[in-house]
This record gives sequence, structure tokens and C-alpha cells, in this order.
Amino acid sequence: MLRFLTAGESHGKSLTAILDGMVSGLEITPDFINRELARRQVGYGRGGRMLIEKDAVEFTGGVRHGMTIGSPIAMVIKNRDWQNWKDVMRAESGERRAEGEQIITRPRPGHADLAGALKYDAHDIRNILERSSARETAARVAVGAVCKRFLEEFGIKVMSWVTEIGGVKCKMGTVPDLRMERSGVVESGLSPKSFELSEASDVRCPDKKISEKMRKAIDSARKNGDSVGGVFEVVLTGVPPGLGSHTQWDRKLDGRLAMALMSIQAIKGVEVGMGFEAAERFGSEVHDEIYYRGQGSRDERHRSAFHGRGNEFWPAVEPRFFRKTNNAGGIEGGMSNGEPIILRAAMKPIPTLYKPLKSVDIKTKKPFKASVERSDVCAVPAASVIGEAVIAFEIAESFLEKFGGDSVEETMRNYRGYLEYLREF
Ligand code: EPS
Repeated sequence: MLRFLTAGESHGKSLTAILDGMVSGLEITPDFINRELARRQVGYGRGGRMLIEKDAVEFTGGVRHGMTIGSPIAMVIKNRDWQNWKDVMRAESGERRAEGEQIITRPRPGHADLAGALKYDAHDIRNILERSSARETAARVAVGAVCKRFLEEFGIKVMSWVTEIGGVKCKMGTVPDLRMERSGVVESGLSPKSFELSEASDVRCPDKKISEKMRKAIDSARKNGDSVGGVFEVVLTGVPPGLGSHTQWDRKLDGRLAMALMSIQAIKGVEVGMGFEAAERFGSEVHDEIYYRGQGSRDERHRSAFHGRGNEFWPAVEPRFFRKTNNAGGIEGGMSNGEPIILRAAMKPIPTLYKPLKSVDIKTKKPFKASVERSDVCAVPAASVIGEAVIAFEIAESFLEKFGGDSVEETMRNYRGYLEYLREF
């Protein structure tokens, strides 16, 4: 069983993650993880904190000579800002230095503040906000990076891009346009090149003009003391059919992936494939028809939906069942169906605003207007990288559940056996 936990407060000494159940023999370096951490830290619309932090991981367990050894992988990411919070966040007991000043009694609408204070009997809201902060996601990105490295061994790629910020939408889509489909041209707007372009964009959008509009939306929100949300899409290629299961509710892959995305701070909605739009269409327009391509077929027109060029394990042009559309987002009956997995998540605007919102002090019970000094205006690009990480974990988990193994080699043998079986099916 693959599982993980994280610990650590936003302004505490460090974040810790433990990933348990990862196979042995996986090559992994801090550099690989640090690259993912850095991807999460950039993005237009971030606040002052990201100028302070430069996230780097230290392995404190489970890795030896650049290789996993099968024991729990423990990772620590230091908070540089801790230097400025040592007294406020210290673990030791003792008198507070600036009593009163440091106790937070004013819950911010949209945050965990009030619900958390009531639940945990917290009269200093800092006890809640420190952990509910999205700072915690740095630890999840470290875990996701290890899982990405694992999936790489099997040719599975995890990518993401931003499709919407503050109401500015990018029309390119991984779900092919129905009109195009009817005219026989089944080609989505996205290609691996688009992902390279989104990687180069500070709003993670492949379209330069739309990127500029997104930045403008962020600037205008900043000027008004406001914040903006948006939508990002996570795409996985090279996923074989059969991950997850239709047999029990908690084994359904779409359910697990939705939970993973929903658990990211500020996410309010998740879609799989065509998502909510499918509710407005006829069944005949939604379901992806099934085709079969025989041995030795190299017909490019019969390529799998999206840019399914496949990989050495799960090729797009080998004998296999395939679809010309991918409205299901690669999941049917709670199982992967061999097409790329496509997920979308909607992020609400960050609730820490310069513009005051009405709230009530938990100590005096008097109304006040909540406002803050330092925050991100938009963190959708960062959330998209976090989305990749949490999905990489879930896919790695379901992959290990299906193929088992305690070393990369053993999992590989099992996986190759399954692919052999699929070819003969
Ligand atoms: C966050 C508030 C800001 C963000 C932080 C999440 O931090 P601070 O209160 O220190 O200014 O920068 O995000 C991170 C530190 C991070 O690494 O993503 C919040 O309240 O959620």
C-alpha cells in the first residue's frame, strides 16, 4: 500500500513528508524534487512570501546512494521565513513576548479560521491558519515528485496547464470540439508542444495572448485589493487500462482522483473529461465509440484521442482498442480505459484580501472588517503544479495496487506481463 502524510506549519521550522510503500531501486535525487518544488513557487500573482522561500528537499530516510531502498521516504523542506517567526512559532512553553499582539481573534471569511477555531477550541486562530495554509502543499509536491519519477519508469507522463484565470478563458482544449469531430477531424488543440509553452508561461497557459489577458486580470484584481481564482487541467498520457475498479465505491479511480484534487487548498470543483458539459448533451454526443486497431497498423488517422502517441509500454499504434474522442477523460466505470486521463479543478479566489470583508471577533463578538497585509493575489499556476503532484500519487498508488512489487524490477516484470496479456486479449 502506498500512502503518505505531511506535517508542519506555514511559519514553523520545516515541513515534513513521509511516503510509505514506495518500491526499492528507484533512482531519485534532491535535484529532481527541487525542480518540481521550484515549479510550484513561480507564477504570476504570488505575494511576498515566495521571495523569501527557496524550497529545497532533504532526504532523512528511505534513500541511499541516490536510490530508494524500500523503507519509508522521509523528506524535510525548511521554511526560511521561520527565522522571522521563531518566537511566535516556538514549540517550547513559556510566556509570550508580545502577548495580545500575537493572538489572532479575527476570523477571515473563506478561510479555515472560524470553523477550525470552533472545532479545536482555538482561541488564537494562528493555531488553525498555520496548518490550513497552502504552504503545506510544498510537502505534497515533494511526495508527488517521487511518484512522478516512479511513473516515468513506466512511460506515464503527468502534465498540467491553466485554462482560466479571473474569467479569462483559454479555448484550447484536450476534449476535442464536437463540431470538429463530426467533420471527421479529431484533433484536440493541445499537443506536447502546448505543454512546453505553458511551462514557459508565468500563468501556465500555452496561448501568449491569453496569458497576457490573464496577467491583466491579476493586475487589476491586485489594484482593487482583490483576488482571482481559475481553472487548471491535469493530463496523463501512457496510462494503461485497468487502474481502479468498478467493484467497490472506494476503489473507483475517478472518485480517488477527485478527492485528491478537492483536497488541495481552495479547490471548489472537479471535472473528469467533458465534466459538467456532458450533463447538457445527448448521450450519443458524449460517449466515446470503441474501435480496434490490429497488429502492425501504423495508420496515423487511427491514433488515439488527444495526442496519444503512447510510449514503449503502452503504444498508440499497436493492436489495441482505442477511441477517437475522449469525453470520458480516460475513465469509465471507475477504471482507466487506456486513453489519456483528463481532469480539471476550479480554484476559488484566495480569501486573504486587502479589501475588507465583514466578520466577527471571536473574543469580543464585535463585528469588524477583515483585511490583511501580505498575500497572493492568484495562485492558480501553483495549484496546477500541485494538481500534478496529488494525481501522480494517486496513479502511482493504483498502479502499485494492480501490479504490486517491492522493487522497480519486480513491478516492471509484472507490468510487462500484463501488457503481453493485453496484446493477446
Ligand atoms: C498562504 C499565505 C501566504 C502564501 C502561502 C499560503 O503566506 P504568508 O502568510 O507567509 O504570506 O505565500 O503560500 C506559501 C507559503 C507557499 O509556499 O505556497 C495561506 O494563507 O494559505
